[in-house]
Amino acid sequence: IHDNGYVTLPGVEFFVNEAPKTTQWTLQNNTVYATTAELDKGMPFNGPPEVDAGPDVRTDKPTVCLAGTVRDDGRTAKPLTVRWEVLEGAGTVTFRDPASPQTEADFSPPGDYLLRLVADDGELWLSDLVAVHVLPPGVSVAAAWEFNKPLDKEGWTEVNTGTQLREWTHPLWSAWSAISHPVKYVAGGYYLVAVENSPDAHLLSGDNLSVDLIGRKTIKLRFQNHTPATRMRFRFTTEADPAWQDANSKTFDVTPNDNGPHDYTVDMSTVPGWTGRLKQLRLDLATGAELSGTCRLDYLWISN
Ligand SMILES: [Ca+2]
Ligand SMILES: [Ca+2]
Repeated sequence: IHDNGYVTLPGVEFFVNEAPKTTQWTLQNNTVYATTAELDKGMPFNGPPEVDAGPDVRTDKPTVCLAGTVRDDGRTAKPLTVRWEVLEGAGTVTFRDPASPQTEADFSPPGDYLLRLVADDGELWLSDLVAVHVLPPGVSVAAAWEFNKPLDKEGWTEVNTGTQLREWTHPLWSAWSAISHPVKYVAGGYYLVAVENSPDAHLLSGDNLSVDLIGRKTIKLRFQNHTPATRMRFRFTTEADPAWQDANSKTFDVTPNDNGPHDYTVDMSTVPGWTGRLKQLRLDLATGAELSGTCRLDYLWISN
């Protein structure tokens, strides 16, 4: 690597040798920059546009104001171009101005839509996703968890999943040994959890949610159940009734070994304790029998 001729990809600031036994290199005649700001001044490379597609939208109106933002360093001769794309959707999306990060768009029919905002400076492009949920008229959401930011569990945790860290030791080459970590993270718009031989695997929300349950009788969730379970269960505590009790629960049917996500609407109005202010919510993936498999939770919300 000489004359600073090696350029890392945008966003990658360090170059690490992950294979020291099989790779080596030398450094010659490179200028050392103490900070990334000095490097940027000394070697002004074009950076990709910064794109933010705006917060996720839940509304019962068919017309939505999309609030994206785009910025670029302007280091290419070509103009910055912006476009909206529909990745998934229940129907048609009509953008008033598909080349503007801030625009109104019409969604028909109601349902879940996943949009992508792309910004391209002529050399590099980046994109960001936004979920738009157009609800039936009159439906409003009191609390929602979308799991659309990578690694952000939005206060939820997985409990008693039964999974373990596994290590494979190569008999000759220690560098070829591997460690397998249990799956329990948010990526690609989903909260993914692996379960292994656990009778009590569950997802637990943050505590002290303080969600007003008056008139909010529905839990809606969209997820893929890739386990043999045919039933799952919500349990909850409220501010008036903060201890976990069997009565404060609702079991619902799920599709076992599902190859894709399904929508579930759970009617909580049949549970007398579902009133006042919600303190904590848990989703029992396993309900007493040992369970193995994976679950991919797309979103979960509480509505009227
Ligand atoms: Ca640029
Ligand atoms: Ca999601």
